[in-house]
Amino acid sequence: MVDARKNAPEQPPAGGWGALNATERQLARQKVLVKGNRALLNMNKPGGFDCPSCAWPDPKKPHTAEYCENGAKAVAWEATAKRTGPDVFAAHSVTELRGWSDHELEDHGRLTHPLRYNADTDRYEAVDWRTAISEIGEHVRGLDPTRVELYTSGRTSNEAAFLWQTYGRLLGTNNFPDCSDMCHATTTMALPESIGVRKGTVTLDDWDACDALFIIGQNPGTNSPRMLGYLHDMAKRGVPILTFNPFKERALVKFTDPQSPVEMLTGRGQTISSNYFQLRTGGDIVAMQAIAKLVIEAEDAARAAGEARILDVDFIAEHTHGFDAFADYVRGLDWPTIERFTALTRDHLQQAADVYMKAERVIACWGMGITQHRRGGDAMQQIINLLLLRGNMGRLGAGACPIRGHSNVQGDRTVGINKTPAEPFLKRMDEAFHFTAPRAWGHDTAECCEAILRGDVDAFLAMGGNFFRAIPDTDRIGAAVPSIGLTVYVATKLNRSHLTHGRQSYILPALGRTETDMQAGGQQTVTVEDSFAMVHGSTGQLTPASPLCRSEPWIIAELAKASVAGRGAVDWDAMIADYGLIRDKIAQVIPGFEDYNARIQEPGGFHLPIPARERVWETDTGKANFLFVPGMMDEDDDVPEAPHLQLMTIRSHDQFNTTIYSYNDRYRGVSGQRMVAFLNQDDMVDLGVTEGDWVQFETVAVDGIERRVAGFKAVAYDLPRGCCAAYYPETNALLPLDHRDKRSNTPAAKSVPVRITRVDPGAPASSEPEVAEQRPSAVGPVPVA
Ligand SMILES: Nc1nc2c(c(=O)[nH]1)N[C@H]1C(S)=C(S)[C@@H](COP(=O)(O)OP(=O)(O)OC[C@H]3O[C@@H](n4cnc5c(=O)[nH]c(N)nc54)[C@H](O)[C@@H]3O)O[C@H]1N2
Ligand SMILES: Nc1nc2c(c(=O)[nH]1)N[C@H]1C(S)=C(S)[C@@H](COP(=O)(O)OP(=O)(O)OC[C@H]3O[C@@H](n4cnc5c(=O)[nH]c(N)nc54)[C@H](O)[C@@H]3O)O[C@H]1N2
Ligand SMILES: [Mo]
Repeated sequence: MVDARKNAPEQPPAGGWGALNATERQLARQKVLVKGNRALLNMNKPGGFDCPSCAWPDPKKPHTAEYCENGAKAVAWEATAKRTGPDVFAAHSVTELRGWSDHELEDHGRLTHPLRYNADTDRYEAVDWRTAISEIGEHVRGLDPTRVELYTSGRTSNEAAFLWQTYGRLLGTNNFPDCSDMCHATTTMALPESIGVRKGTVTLDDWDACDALFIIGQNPGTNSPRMLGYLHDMAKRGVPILTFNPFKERALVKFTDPQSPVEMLTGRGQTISSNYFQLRTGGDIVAMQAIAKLVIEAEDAARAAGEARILDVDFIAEHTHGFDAFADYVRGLDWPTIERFTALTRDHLQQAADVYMKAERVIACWGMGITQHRRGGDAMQQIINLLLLRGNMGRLGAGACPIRGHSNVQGDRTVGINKTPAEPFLKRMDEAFHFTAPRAWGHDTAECCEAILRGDVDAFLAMGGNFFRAIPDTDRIGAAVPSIGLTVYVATKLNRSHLTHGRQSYILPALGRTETDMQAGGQQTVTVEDSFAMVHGSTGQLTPASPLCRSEPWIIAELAKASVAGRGAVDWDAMIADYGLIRDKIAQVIPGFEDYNARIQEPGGFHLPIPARERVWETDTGKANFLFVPGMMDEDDDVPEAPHLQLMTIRSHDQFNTTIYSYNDRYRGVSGQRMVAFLNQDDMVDLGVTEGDWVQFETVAVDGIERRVAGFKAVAYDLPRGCCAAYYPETNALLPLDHRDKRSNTPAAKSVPVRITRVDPGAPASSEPEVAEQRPSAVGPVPVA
């Protein structure tokens, strides 16, 4: 059911009792109430484990309960008492399992045995580790390494990721498609052009000191809920919070802090966003430029009048390049065009500029609402331009703050998961392991998909994740997978990728981060890097789901021994007995990890060097660059009009990427279903669609390929005209593979041009369509907060 009134401003704040209830419910559903509660108390603490959910940093002095509702869900999901053993596969063929929903597949529980696909029976069957490893090793050994792909998902620890890239490079390939290629790769590629670093420049100390915050295209209430505690405190001390988002995300409107007894008792909550700008999808480039225009015009006026300067002219002169061209460009933008492309008024943008000009220390955060666009990198660079105008970079309380997704997605990149490795890194790899690493560039996620479509992939090995569900053009690419010779999936839970397999296929069960990892040298700790470049340890506490689960480093070492034995000088067994030796190698290869083993003992971990924090700019000009490309939105698209709309593919509150915890989206008033099309009321009128009608999406693409997904229930929602939304991954078949950010190949999942049509107008609105995802949740609805 969908209750669009849940989006109305008078609705109760996010967080509060609803969040606490949801936490306990998830623990109970997974039958892990006692174990789970104990695990939660150890989460994000020194000596405990890092939350397997998002990449928000841990404070130096954590609360007793340093976790959030969605972290608790992630732990319950991993610590579940449910199991998916060989009996499940004996009872169900792979073809049958494909009929299960994403929720049903994972909800069945943890994988317990190594499994091998048997084409004769169309079943995965248990196989012992030794056989699985030696068969995979032998298969891979015989292949052209440039036709092997090694995928990484961002839950992988630094230790596992470093071994994974060592293994790949010993094989002879730089093919490292990564989940971040669908996520913040836009930032990783565009930020260095502007300020010479691939990561954000701020730490929690800056958060404490900042006096205005921009939140652009990011939904912390669902995706990094621990950030909300900070927002709550900032709002309380009067720091203006400016949100740019087509959706009125409830937790960005009002939030009740579960740690505050008064708010919990009164249920009143704290207003979070001082200004909420519901701009049009993809309108961020123009919105940021329009604010910059107002700031620069105010500066022009102040200078003419001999008044105090508004820009940080010394900073601009000493530290930046390209200001004059940028200033001329934005001065020339006209208001009718700005308003048309942003769906914001001049008055709105003036409010934002006024806050910006008054503030001394500004932080700007961004997420997928910026990165997942054709011109995502351009949009990100406009955020940086705005910060540079008043020197909001490289000083306390100010800076750039991309909020990463997966808990170690940033660390995986740092330790070498990179298709275009730099020569100094490769040289140090050569020296550390006595071999010659391949120099030819490899594939990212999009290029891996293209190689699969061309028939140029012989083996696809995945360290976690759900690749064939998370990528764009899922149907088209999925159809090409059966021709791959070998697929290997290292995983904790069964998912749709495992059912999208090559001629030979294996599923290898991994330990989760919450679980104890015992090796010959005793219990092991791994490390992760958060969004603020802090590296810290994570030590699992729970009994492993099955005695046959193995750690990711162990699995990689065994695969390597079976397929690249004798190449280089690598003591795999010693490194597995003591992960400290892996960290020693990381310290030898990657700058910033000196004394790695000692420094992870510090509470909160240690910070990796970010030159831009010190106003050292490792760019082509040696300065921070004002960058812009003339033009308004994606490929200068005109503003969309019905029936052609821009589709944002979004996350519900009860999912973690392709992991669907339940069919509810509490903050958006959705329960018991995910096949929902969120539409603007006036667009609905133009489309001839009324609330509750069944609609289908069809991609407007020039490549002649038909992409269509049906079975969505239309819901009128508070969105700007021309914008619509539906959940990921149910909509991924609509995303054309080449519809992506031009620097990084990140799929433009927040602006898919679609045509919407009503399907079977005669059908009663209450009937449920015949699609797997639509089956109601086995666990029942969660009450709205
Ligand atoms: N519970 C939970 N936590 C998660 C995840 C999860 O799925 N569930 N995923 C993890 C991962 S891998 C990631 S990358 C992060 C993702 O976290 P976010 O970056 O928050 O990602 P999304 O929710 O996809 O989109 C963010 C917001 O962008 C808005 N948006 C869409 N288009 C535009 C636009 O054109 N402009 C602007 N300004 N806004 C726009 C959407 O309305 C949405 O509120 O979260 C991580 N944490
Ligand atoms: N349309 C659309 N597509 C998107 C996005 C979008 O917003 N819209 N977002 C994109 C983004 S930001 C991302 S990051 C990607 C995510 O893409 P992925 O990272 O590939 O996907 P996940 O859903 O996070 O992977 C879930 C699976 O990971 C496995 N797993 C969980 N924990 C562990 C572990 O500890 N070890 C191992 N080995 N396996 C584990 C489980 O088997 C689980 O089924 O999707 C992208 N795709
Ligand atoms: Mo992500």
